[in-house]
Amino acid sequence: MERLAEDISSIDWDLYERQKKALRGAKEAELGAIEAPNLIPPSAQPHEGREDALAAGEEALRKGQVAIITVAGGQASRLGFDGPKGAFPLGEISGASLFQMFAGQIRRLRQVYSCALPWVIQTGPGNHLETIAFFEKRNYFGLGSKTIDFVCQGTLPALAPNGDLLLSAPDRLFRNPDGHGGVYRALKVSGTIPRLRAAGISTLFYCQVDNPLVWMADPIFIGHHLLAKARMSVKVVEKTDPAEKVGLVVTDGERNRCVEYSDISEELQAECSDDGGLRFRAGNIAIHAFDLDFAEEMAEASLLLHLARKQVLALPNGGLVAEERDGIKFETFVFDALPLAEKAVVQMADRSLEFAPVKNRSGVDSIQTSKEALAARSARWLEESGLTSEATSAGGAIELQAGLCLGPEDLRSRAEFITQTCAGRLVKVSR
Ligand code: UD2
Repeated sequence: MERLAEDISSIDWDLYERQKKALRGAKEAELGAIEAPNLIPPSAQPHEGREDALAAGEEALRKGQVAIITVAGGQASRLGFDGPKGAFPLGEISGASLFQMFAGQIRRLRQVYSCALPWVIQTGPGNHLETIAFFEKRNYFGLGSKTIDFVCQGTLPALAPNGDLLLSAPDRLFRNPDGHGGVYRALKVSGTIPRLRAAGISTLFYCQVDNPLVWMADPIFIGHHLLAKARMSVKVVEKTDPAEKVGLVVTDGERNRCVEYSDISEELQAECSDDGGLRFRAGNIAIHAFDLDFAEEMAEASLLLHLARKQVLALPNGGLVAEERDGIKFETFVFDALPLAEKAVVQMADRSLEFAPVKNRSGVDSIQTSKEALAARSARWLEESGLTSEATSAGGAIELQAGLCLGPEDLRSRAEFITQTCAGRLVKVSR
């Protein structure tokens, strides 16, 4: 029973009271009147302040003030993949995993900006060891094991419908991962924040493991965030279909927040603005920039509790063997910190260049749609860089080797080293 005593002593009783309140249906925050937020155009498009932002972002990168955090703690259950989602082999020709694609981007950023650019990967209790083993086996993709931190997110107790705590075993409380909002606490309790601070880091670039198109450490986004003295910033894509199920970034006039589509009426979601586009068009793609101090403050903040009623494998009352029963799991979301930031920048992203998540086995946001988006972006970059490629002219799948370039300009700068393999379809550097 020592373990149970330990579990019970680790309970945050104030949080438990909030959980029970949320269970009774008490809303922690009312939405109130909302407006569309101010939007900065996409980084790839010319816009006011772009050059200054680029200079500020590149300076922060060169000075080694930026670190990357990728959240990868969720299970790849919708994808039906047995393993950490980041291990999924998405490369059409190379079979490169999502992690390898990100690692390639980071390696290239480190070369271009001659900086340390630490990488923090948030894992979950269900995939922590497996994720580390995956990297170990691949020699950390050449990045150096000391430059990557694996930080495991925490858990929250699940409750029975009457608010009681549940047991997963006679000597264990039932707990589940605390959602991607757990990243703030995980960064703090693991000692990562002081470590990053000591290394001179002041800005975090945040992304999800499921989006291979993410523009890693986009200097223009980071620059806008820094020049505005924002504490947390967010990238969004234009929502064009009122029925698209994405979280929306809105403002109450002073603070921005991200609201679930289900919390906004269908009429409001379909409303148009003067330019003919949707009034509420800022679809959250879960790419953020954080001030490191703000991330640390959020570790102590009472982020909203989101609850999900599920069947859980827990002990019945008085029983000793776990069985399926009704339970309520609680999670926190990273974007719920947005309204707590006194200043936030909201920047549009070009969907075709920056967002194609792999969520499902088929249909929308699937392996296929993500591969197609990667191939289309590769073809576009090859064309924009002015490089002639057998691959583009031959049609069919095309892939740029992980870490080959950061964009079309960078691709052009590497022209003399570029070769093609695999019937001219995998474009890579020769040395
Ligand atoms: C998320 C957002 C949605 C939109 C979309 C963009 C929520 C509720 N919705 O949808 O608004 O931005 O992404 O793609 O977040 N993760 C953890 N720990 C956890 C749970 C998740 O690290 O406990 C990671 C997970 O590995 C993944 C990311 O967070 O990288 C997103 O998780 P998800 O797949 O549950 O989010 P999704 O698709 O519901």
